[in-house]
Amino acid sequence: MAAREWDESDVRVRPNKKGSRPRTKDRPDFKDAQTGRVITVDRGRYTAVVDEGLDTERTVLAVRARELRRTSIVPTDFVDLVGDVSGGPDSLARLVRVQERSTVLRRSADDTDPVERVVVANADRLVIVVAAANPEPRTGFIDRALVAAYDAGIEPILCITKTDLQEPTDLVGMYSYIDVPIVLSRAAENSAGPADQASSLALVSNAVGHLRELLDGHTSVLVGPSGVGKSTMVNALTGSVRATGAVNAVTGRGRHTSSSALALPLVGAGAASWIVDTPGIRSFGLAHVDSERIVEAFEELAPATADCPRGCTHRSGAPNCALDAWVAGGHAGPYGAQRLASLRALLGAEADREDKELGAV
Ligand SMILES: Nc1nc2c(ncn2[C@@H]2O[C@H](COP(=O)(O)OP(=O)(O)OP(=O)(O)O)[C@@H](O)[C@H]2O)c(=O)[nH]1
Ligand SMILES: [Mg+2]
Ligand SMILES: [Zn+2]
Repeated sequence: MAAREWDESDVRVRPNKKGSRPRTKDRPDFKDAQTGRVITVDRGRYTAVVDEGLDTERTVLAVRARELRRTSIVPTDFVDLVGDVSGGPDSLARLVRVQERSTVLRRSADDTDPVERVVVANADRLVIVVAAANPEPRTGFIDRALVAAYDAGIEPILCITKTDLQEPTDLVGMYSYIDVPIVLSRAAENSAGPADQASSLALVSNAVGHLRELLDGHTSVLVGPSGVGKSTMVNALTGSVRATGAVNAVTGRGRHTSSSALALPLVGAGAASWIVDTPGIRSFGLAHVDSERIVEAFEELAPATADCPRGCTHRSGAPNCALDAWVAGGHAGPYGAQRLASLRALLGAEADREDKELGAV
């Protein structure tokens, strides 16, 4: 990739004590900066792929410039690198700029946590991974991830794994009234029993193929609770050998086998198709999303709100909220009542947060 010109205005230089701009001779001159795609971050070290698709393609390890201390730099960020960008053993480059992002997927630890984390940058597909069983699926997680995807302008895909253990009839029914592709995956019949850290369980090829088709040409990120099979799926899609871990038989929880996010190229797809495997998360906090956006994510319910009284909160007991009659009239399908309950749970959590912010509680 050609080196691009840039100057110090690209870095947010903190004003010095006198508030004056740095003198010209102190300004960095990074004409030879190389563009890289960050694939993982580990203890302050950034791994980036440089010269993607060329004979000179290589991974470069970098530390960030002081000026970028407060910037989050995440997988599939495009960055400018200077210094030793050879990628040789013991080489260390300097990361001096984060390029503009097309999308930003955020989440907070919970709905009341004002600290937002950037999960991934520049992704245009969000694969929400849940297991049909072991661990049991929670619709609240799916709904929250859907809201986050729509809010970020990222297209969601629902991937239900472990359908060999349980038929996900209700889950499929519940999400078939919104415009989200559903991929059902399961272990291949001839798979060699439970997988361990070193070998990945074989999955049925039609599920992997279906997902690959949906992700072809895109930058995608997999999110889901620990133990649902994200890394197993990423291994099937990329041919890599990410560690996978058994789910605890007693708690039904995964072991948080993957500890950091990693971007991998998608095998068998077009150029520049990347997929990011992320560590399992228990919740998807939506502290940054307002209630209107939450309602929009419930596509089969949202049209009803046109008939709500002005200023309707749509929460349980809201006077004359049109959602109740809409669902009772069957307009949201057989799972309408459950979906409305889910929506109201999210709106309730959002209201609690507002109260807390206003100091009302
Ligand atoms: N029966 C069955 N087991 C599966 C399937 N997919 C994955 N597993 C198993 O589920 C366990 C967890 O898989 P991982 O891929 O490590 O899960 P993960 O989502 O990456 O978990 P974290 O990295 O902890 O977030 C492993 O023992 C897998 O072999 C499936 O379709 N069917
Ligand atoms: Mg994993
Ligand atoms: Zn309403």
